Amino acid sequence: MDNPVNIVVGSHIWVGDIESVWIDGLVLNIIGEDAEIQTSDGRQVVVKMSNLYPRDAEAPATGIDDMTRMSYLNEPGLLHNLAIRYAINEIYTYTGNILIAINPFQSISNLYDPCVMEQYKGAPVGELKPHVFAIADVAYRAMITNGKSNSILVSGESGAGKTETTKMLMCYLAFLGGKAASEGRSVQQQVLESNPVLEAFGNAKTVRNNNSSRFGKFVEIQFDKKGRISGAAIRTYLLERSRVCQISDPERNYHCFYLLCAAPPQERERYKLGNPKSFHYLNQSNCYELAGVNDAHDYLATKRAMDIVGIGEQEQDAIFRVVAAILHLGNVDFAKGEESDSSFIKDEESKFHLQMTAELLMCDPNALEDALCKRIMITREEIIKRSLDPLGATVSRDGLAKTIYSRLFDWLVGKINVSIGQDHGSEYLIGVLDIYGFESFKTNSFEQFCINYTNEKLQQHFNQHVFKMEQEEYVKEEIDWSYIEFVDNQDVLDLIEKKPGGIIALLDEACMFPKSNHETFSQKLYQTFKNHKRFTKPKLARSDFTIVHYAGDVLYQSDHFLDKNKDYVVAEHQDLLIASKCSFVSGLFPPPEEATKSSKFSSIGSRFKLQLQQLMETLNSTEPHYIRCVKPNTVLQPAIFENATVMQQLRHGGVLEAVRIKCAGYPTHRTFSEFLSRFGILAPEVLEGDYEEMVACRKILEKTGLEGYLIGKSKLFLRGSLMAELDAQRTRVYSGAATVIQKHIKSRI
Ligand code: AOV
Ligand code: MG
Repeated sequence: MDNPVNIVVGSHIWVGDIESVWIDGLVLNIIGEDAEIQTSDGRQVVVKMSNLYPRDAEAPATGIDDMTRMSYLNEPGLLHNLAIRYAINEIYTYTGNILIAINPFQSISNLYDPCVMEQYKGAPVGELKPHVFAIADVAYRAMITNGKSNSILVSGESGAGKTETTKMLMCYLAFLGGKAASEGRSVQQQVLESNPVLEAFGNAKTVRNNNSSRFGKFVEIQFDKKGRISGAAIRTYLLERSRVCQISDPERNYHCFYLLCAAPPQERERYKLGNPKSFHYLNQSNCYELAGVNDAHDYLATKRAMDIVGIGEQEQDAIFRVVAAILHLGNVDFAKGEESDSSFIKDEESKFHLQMTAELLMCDPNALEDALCKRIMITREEIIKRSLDPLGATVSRDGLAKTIYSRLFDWLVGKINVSIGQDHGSEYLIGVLDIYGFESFKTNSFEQFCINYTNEKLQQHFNQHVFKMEQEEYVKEEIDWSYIEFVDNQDVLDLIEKKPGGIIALLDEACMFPKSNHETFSQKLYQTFKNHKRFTKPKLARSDFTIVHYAGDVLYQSDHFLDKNKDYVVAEHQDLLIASKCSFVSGLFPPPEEATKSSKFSSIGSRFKLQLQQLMETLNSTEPHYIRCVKPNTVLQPAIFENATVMQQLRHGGVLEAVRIKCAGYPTHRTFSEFLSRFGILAPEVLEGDYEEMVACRKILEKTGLEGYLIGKSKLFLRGSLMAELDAQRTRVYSGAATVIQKHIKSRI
């Protein structure tokens, strides 16, 4: 970032007011290390020079639509630019090839109309305003011209607008590559309709977003030689399972539960459903309805979308039977049995729900009761049936609900993939990634660990890409680029994923060792990473640990890491459901392969690592494009732009890192003529008569005596601080001229 050097009397500057809020002002006087400032809100303040940032007084009032074209790449400048654009509903801004999209929290008229799509079709980048369509168009054109796959990576924190952006991208790609449906459903229609289906089962209201995706998603849209959509594949990542059984106010469970409770009476009767308030899995929170959402309407819309993606009537019935069964299952309570450590179904009401669950899952109610309350122990001598206490039975019940739900979600994804169909002969594809952004909460568990690990991976990919793009520009201008360096985050990735010895490997070891618990696991981490730069043990911590991520430090609570890393279906649950008379239900529980049966557990962390590796391989074989979504405020309201909130996201999303990579080299690029019109005044004699632009630029720069520039074929490349130095000289010329005029006037009086 620009250093606040070369600020002189008369310089336009940004001055820090309170945290992340800057005010513009003018330097009136400089005394040693301090500067006297006239602020634009009419105050005079004295501030340390080191707290000032140069401001481009000539920047247009409506902002600049590509931030790399700004004269000063400093934080206040970037923020101010985004803020003034946001105020006039310009929610999209480029930073080089990265698109920044600030959530408007309101629909902006005509922004995504078909006529707008038409405009962006084939339009050269930069000719029209920044837009998601422009990014999709570039990706599509690049794919056709270079015959290479492309990908669009959408990231940002919860509620920033990733999913909405992804949908717009998909709409635009369907518009470009759609073909008239020969009969009934077209591929592009199926691709688009997969969204509402997956959202009904994988999205929920959280405190951060009323329609928060609780899974990551990579949609691969395949194209044929003519550039028409010929197939698609959807990969999903790590659905949040705990939400099925546990929600806190004012969040909600997955949408599908509420949709089904709002189904037409006949269907509600079939599934013995009523008011959502009567179900334990829903009534742990007081939030049932969402503003602007009609669950009854959405139930029908979801079914229609299911029709389109090829989920038939019978399958739909089976799906909703399973959803209803989960709700009933949650209402089965247990009481302490007569023998110690045993339990039985608590009361008549619980018995009713148990009966309903069994009916809906088409399994034997007694077998269900046993599967919930008992465990079979096989020793060398005998087979013992052991009872679980009420708490154990409740854990067993919730485990069953989570397993069934996650299997159902995976089934949906698989089914959609089969019915859209893969084009295995596809020439190329465009992948669209909608994945959870960096998270740092008060308590951070295994989920945040995996999410932040994903972001580290993507950040590395992003840095390498930004770095490469920057190099390419230098090469194009035929200048040496060995000046650019950047900090790699490979060390954090090693800390997490190295095998053996990384955190995931150590976690797997702990999971396999029966005597381990979270404390012994943490002790092992403390020992192993004692001297690791990216790992710290907080003072007094017994099991917490901190990872120094690229986007900041995150403190993890290891309490549930072991449990959450273990993916296994209790054998009793497996046996129960495989025996279901409903082929849909038994199909969700195929017999485990011998290999997985014999090993004690299957590791979610390791599987996730593998999935990420595959994703990175796919991404590496594509030309990437980046969209960084930004949430402008934490109250989810339109027209509010909170500097600190935005700044933090620019940091987390790597936008500042991208700017920093730029600044490490020669960040300011100016065509010769742009340079001359701004700085010609420094050597007016150079511009007299005929001159060659490049030579004139060189002469001016030589005259200034400044260093830190490179001359390319059509552009100048300037060091970060050089622009400020040049401006300072220009200010001196102007104020010099003003003093001369003043003297002149005085002498005449
Ligand atoms: P997310 O995908 O980034 O969050 P969403 O895409 O669901 O966020 O956006 C959250 C909400 O912001 C949407 O439901 C809309 O109300 C609004 N919104 C987003 N983008 C736009 C837009 N371009 N125009 C109008 N409104 C918009 V998460 O999945 O929670 O990480 O987990
Ligand atoms: Mg989302």
